[in-house]
Amino acid sequence: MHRRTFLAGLAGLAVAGPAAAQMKHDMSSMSGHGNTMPLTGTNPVLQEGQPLTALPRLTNQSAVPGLFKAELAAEPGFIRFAEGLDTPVLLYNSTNPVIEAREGDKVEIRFKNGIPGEPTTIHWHGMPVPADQDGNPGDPVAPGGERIYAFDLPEGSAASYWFHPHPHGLTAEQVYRGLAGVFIVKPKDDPIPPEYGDTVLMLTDLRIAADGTMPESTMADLMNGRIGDHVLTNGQKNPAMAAALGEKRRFRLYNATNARFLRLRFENASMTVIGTDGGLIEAPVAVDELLLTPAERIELIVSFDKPGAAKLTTLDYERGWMGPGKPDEAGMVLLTANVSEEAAAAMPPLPAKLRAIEPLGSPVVTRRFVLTESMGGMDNDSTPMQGMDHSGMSMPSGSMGMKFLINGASFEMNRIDEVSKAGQVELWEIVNDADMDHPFHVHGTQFQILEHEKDGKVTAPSYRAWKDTVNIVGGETVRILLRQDLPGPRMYHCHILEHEQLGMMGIVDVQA
Ligand SMILES: [Cu+2]
Repeated sequence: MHRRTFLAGLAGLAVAGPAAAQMKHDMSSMSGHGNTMPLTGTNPVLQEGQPLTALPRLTNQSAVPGLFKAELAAEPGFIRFAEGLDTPVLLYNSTNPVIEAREGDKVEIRFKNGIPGEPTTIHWHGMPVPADQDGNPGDPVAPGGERIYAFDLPEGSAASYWFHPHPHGLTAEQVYRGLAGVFIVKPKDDPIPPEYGDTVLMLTDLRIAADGTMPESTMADLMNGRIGDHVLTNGQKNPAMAAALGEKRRFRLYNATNARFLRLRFENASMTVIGTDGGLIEAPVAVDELLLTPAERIELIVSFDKPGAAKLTTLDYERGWMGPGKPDEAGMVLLTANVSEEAAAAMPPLPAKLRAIEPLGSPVVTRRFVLTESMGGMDNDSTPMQGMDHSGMSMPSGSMGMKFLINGASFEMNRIDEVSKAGQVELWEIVNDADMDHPFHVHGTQFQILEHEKDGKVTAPSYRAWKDTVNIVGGETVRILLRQDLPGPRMYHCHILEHEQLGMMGIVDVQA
């Protein structure tokens, strides 16, 4: 079933920038597939400055207190990003609704896979759900098939989670084609003043061709992860919002892109971090900028203390780009707040203490994960075209020998890489022995970062936080403490989805 979703006035400036144009040119010649990539100037124009849209909410069909019950279907559809062009996409319930539930709730989602010819799953990213409910690649829902995902949201689990597909070999494509949604678990008692609101900013990355379609991935995409032409906020390019002078607003930022490293600052406004992947931190931390790597989330209080335009803007970031065509990362505006001259009504202050996070304690096991890249050769006998097309994405043979490895091994569905024990605190040492940054994600739990080590210099994080994804800079070692409370097989992987697909993933079997 094809449904149409017209997001009002989604358009923007066509310019992908000289670097992006160069990338397309280079990649076209590299791939030998020269004519399908649009040239700058023919790219669709996305309109900027439309009012920021709030993402729709998934309706709870249950009248029983403490039960969140709903249906989700993954289906093809269309979005009108640019005037006159309908882009074929994949969506949950036509709109990718936000799921909002509460600590203590039971959740029951009946899921239908309406994607023709492709298996899929729903992975509940960051959430403490049982392994057999977590949409592992080993538990696909066949095309046309259905299943129920059921889990409980324990006390203390309030956080900004999300959900996305995780089928073997198809995750990267299903996500860039549109499948991703926000899952907010609200606490019983929220220390953040309700006057600040609660605004989701879901950041995605769109590559759109002159005819409105999403071009297939190139060699550069497989190497570096797929970068789009437009970073969108709630599906809009640089949307606008109004704010009163002195107003404080709560934002939840989601990096739901396949591979964008978003180093962000808020020009003309001040940012205070109040939460990370796994919920609130202990006390607010003022920051000038922040790095949000693929799959990470951050909760912020933004104070609009100057009149005029306050802009959420990207800064340059060196994440270790391979090959030609490094995209221009700096200067993208993701949101513009128009701050009035008139002062806002007085707002309650942000509490100095948000909650307590107990340290995880001493580890009883240490594991080491070494991330490496093997680029193979561009001149081997794989068929280059295979790497470009959709079926080729799932097969290492179609990626011209490029592999992304953990401890020298490429992911295998039927191989258990580590055996662990539920309830046991472990130290994971993740060593990035590669040139690129790799955001490392562990399913089923939240961890605490102990320290970063690079060039012999060890630094501890300045505040304790719950995380499910941590960026490992090229050449860096990051040590984390984690405990899995629920038994079953869990994935750990790079969240540049193309890297996950090309092997940078493993399975830890957590035993009861
Ligand atoms: Cu990676």
